[in-house]
Amino acid sequence: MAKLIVGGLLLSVLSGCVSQSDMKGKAFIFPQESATAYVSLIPQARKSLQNFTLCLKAFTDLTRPYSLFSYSTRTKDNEILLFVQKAGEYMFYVGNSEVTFKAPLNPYAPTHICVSWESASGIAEFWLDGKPLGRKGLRKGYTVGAEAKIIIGQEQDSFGGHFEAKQSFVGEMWEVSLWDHVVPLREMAGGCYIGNLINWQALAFEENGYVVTKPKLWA
Ligand SMILES: *[C@@H]1O[C@H](CO)[C@@H](O)[C@H](O)[C@H]1NC(C)=O
Ligand SMILES: [Ca+2]
Repeated sequence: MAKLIVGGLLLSVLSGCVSQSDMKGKAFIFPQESATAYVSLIPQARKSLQNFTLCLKAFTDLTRPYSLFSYSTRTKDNEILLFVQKAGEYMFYVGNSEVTFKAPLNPYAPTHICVSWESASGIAEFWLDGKPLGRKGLRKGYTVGAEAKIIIGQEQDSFGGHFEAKQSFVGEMWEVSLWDHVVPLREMAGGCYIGNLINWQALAFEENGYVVTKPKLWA
């Protein structure tokens, strides 16, 4: 059993090689379509969530559907899921329910996505490239489960698995961050990525398959 210190917390890791690093200025590249390449992100604390904020930046030239962020629990594969159905159509899931946010098409440009969700109202607020795409409601009163597999690069249809190459992410992703509360998204437009659950500058993760880390190409 390996143990490592992450942000002052002691994590016990049963198997695999978990890295922890300051990813500032770096991006994960998913260079090829596959059902095997992904990065597991290990949160700094495991807790159920009544509120959260997720931000990430990504570049891809995919035109088919793909997953950006997949947080699954043993009972709900789409506990939190950010999924692109087609260019400009973002599906956001909480507890297996979903809402869609539509954006003007801006192909072949990197995107900066931030989305927050608040259980008390069920309101999900979605921002793209520093501009709001509006608010919709889902899963009012729900609590997101704590024991999760958090994966970028693939979409989970079971706890930590059941990937489909045709939903995989091919491209680059960077500055992925997750908070256990609602952060005012207007303030995130500048690109803050020091989440208290997933912190890009102290990222605990495990790479699987063909994933490459390189300096990021875009801001
Ligand atoms: C979630 O946010 C609401 C405000 O919308 C707050 O009252 C509540 O305490 C928060 N829950 C947690 C667990 O932080
Ligand atoms: Ca799924």
